[in-house]
Amino acid sequence: MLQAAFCRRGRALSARANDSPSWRSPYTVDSSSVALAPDQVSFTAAVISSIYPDIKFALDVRVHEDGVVRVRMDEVDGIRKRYNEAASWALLDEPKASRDIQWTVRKKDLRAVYGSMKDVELVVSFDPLKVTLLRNGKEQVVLNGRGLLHMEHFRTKESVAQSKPPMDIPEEGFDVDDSNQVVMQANSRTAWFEGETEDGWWEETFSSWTDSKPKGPESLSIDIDFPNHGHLYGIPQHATRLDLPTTTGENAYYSDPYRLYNADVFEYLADSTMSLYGSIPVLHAHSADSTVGVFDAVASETWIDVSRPASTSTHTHWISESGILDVFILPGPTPSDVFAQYTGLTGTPALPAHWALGYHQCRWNYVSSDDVRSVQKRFDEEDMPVDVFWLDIEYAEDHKYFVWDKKNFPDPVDMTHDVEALARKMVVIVDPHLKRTSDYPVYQQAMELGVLVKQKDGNNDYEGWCWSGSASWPDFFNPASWDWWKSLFKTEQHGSQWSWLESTVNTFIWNDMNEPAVFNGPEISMPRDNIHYGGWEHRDVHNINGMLFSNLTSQAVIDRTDPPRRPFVLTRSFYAGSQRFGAMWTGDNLGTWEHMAVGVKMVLANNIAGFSFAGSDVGGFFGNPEPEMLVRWYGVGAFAPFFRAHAHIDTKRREPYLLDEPYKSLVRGILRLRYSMLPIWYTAFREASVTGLPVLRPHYVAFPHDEAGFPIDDQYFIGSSGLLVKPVTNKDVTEMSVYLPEDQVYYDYFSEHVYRGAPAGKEVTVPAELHQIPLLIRGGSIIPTRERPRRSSPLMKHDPFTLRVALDKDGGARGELYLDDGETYFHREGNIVWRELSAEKPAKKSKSLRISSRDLALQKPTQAVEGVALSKYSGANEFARSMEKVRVEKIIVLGLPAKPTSVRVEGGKELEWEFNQGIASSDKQEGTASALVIKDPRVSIVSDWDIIVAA
Ligand code: NBV
Repeated sequence: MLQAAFCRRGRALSARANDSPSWRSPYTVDSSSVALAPDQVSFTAAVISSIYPDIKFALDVRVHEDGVVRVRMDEVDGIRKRYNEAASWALLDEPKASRDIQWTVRKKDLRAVYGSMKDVELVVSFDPLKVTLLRNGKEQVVLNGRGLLHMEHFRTKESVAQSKPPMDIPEEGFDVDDSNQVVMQANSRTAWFEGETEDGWWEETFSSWTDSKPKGPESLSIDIDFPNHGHLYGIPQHATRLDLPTTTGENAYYSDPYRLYNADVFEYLADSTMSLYGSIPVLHAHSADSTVGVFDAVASETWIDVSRPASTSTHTHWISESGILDVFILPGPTPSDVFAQYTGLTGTPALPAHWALGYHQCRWNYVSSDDVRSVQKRFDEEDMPVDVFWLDIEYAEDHKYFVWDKKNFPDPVDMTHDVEALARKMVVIVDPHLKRTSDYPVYQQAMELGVLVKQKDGNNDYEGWCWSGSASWPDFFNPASWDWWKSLFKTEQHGSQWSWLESTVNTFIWNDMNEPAVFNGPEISMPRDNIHYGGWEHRDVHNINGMLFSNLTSQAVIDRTDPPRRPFVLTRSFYAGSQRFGAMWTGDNLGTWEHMAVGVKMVLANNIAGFSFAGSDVGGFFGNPEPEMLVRWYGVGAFAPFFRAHAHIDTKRREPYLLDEPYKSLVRGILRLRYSMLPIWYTAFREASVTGLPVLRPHYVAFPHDEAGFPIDDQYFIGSSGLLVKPVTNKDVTEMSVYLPEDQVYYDYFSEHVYRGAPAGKEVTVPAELHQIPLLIRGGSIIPTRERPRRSSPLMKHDPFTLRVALDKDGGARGELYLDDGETYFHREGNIVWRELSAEKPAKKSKSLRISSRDLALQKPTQAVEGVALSKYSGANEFARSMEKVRVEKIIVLGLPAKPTSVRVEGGKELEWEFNQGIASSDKQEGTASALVIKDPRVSIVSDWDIIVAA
């Protein structure tokens, strides 16, 4: 991989540090300057570098109310200003710093002790500057412990030339005298630290492109180490394992650092550190004892080296092209704490519209309105559920987004109404490149408003090449663009503004190419010296650009109706915080088994980086997958939060109804399985939207103390449901081995076979023929499903529920169900149903069971829905009343020890039931579980009830 010059400089600095036994960070805190800031909560201090003693830096350290530490450093009174706004786009709000911290300033350091047990300690050492977070005296996170911090200060070419005396570098590096002072001439010290060459300081060439770099060198390097943590996860997006392999040190797995520079990469590799479409600079470090994290709020290109000096410790080195140092240390100590801390900063994933969790059918392109109608008809003829039909760029005349190509789409609103007639939706693509032509009102308005990205001169609109030919790009960093963009999405005329009258409130949006992709730009993107609002160069803001586009689009979609409805916006490019605005997908994958497999890991990585609503193109974007591969790909997609099939324009049509038997029926079965599980997905999204816990949970998240699970990234749990899935991503598979992390029973979802994880940490073999998906229910779970096939998810609204009660080895189980209207924000006013389902033995040795439903929102009104406390919640809210007649139609109890003598709703008559003798959850054997099937107990899904299974 071609490394940028600033990356080479950062890596060379690290190599010099490694080679020099006397290496020591030149950055020190002036102890006399350490002071409580006027805000009374943060500490500020002056920092100097002995390499450039005339340059001033300011440090700001604070601890937030939730224990997160924020460390900022910027150059003071430099000849320019470093970009310092990345966090303002990523963060939800300005976090509150804590007033309850015991700070002590000493001669050599500044310390803060906090935490409910006063077990967390933050130490800012002065000479050299180093920041250490400890828990119970054990180091968790260390910044600049290896002395790789370097903020290249602003300089001019002229001043550098003048200040350059002849070099005289001692062969041995440099000496330290008795007082530990560096003994070296200033110029040789500089060379020792910064290197001898000015590698790419003033200009850089990338193929035929020259980056003018008017600001000169301004990169930022820092080492962030995690002593006592042997595993790292995060920093999506890379096609790699979840448990990040090393990039430096002995036996490094990759030779290039992980790169974060949002890019439209053609046919990306399935195992690589290369950058892809999005960047989330958040990392988890994990051990059996604790989980900690860091979020580095930087928006410029960033490279991250990972090494593992010992199996129990990891080192990272972050090198960014520009920006201030703005690092958030997430103290953990559990994965759940880290999720809460990170989403406390950048926001939890928005609760999607319920229909958005259904199946999405996309292709580049459905070529006409009649094509859309006939695709819909074929789905219905084949009884395949689908919620959304998508239109790619060919709907737009000359790729002028919003403007229909009337030759092929003469009746876009009628077409949408035909889709809406079956309670379905449309998603239509809107890319950010605006065709530069006077007959395109969207471009004309943007130009007149002056809200387009500028060339490096800062005055003229930048012009590049994309689908539409010559194009310009809106600059969403410019607040003047915001109202204009929102007005475009109105479906009714508002004033003289151009609005999309040929769309309906059921037209939702796909934002593609927002890295941004520019066909004739460097690395298929924008020149880095382009100018955005505020005079910032594109290089400063690049990784945030795509997020602003989906942010504004999602606001536009919310705003177009009154009362507002939940938006759906799919984005290809993303950053920390993008989870607040919609869904993402992993871009242009290949129709290969490798891409199918790595897609699962990438979606997991996004989940743990706060962005749960993620998926990959089912079928693979490029290529023509054979039927077996397509069936497996549907199995992968049905267990991803975002489930969409998509294909390149040159591929053969591959809508699932086109498959021959038995494949067609297999895919129909998978689609129906997904729809039956929508209650589980929606309930998991509620939890994610409130707590930040991801919808997909890899093993280290679900079982943080189980070391054997730390590298596992091909099986995962869905929310807190207790479902454990291992999608098949290989050809000719007939069985799979599934890892069980604990001494517990697990039931095959389909065959009800009982597996035992005893002794804890056992591999079991699960059947995985083409018609099978390894899907287990963890003993102790209650799984609510809806099993009546429908054409689309809104048509299931009043369908009855089935409950699978999977007893744990002690004979109990618990589950949750969350429902609301699925498309408005009335849930925030308490219009919800949130139930706790439980199964308990009345006494320890009893063979009887009480299965109950209780109102969980009454018990936890502050935790029911995202962002608000339901102080006025009532179980008889309007939504709940509309669901009163929705009943439980079947309960299956797995693992009962003996045939019951009676089954009845408490106080009621005997119910109809059947019992198949099998293995009890408390037995030690494996085999088919005992199953009690209670038929139509006629209990409502919204009321409290108890069913007594007496033995
Ligand atoms: O809009 C066309 C495609 C789209 O189908 C795909 O999903 C995007 O990732 N788009 C990229 C542009 C060109 C791809 C070669």
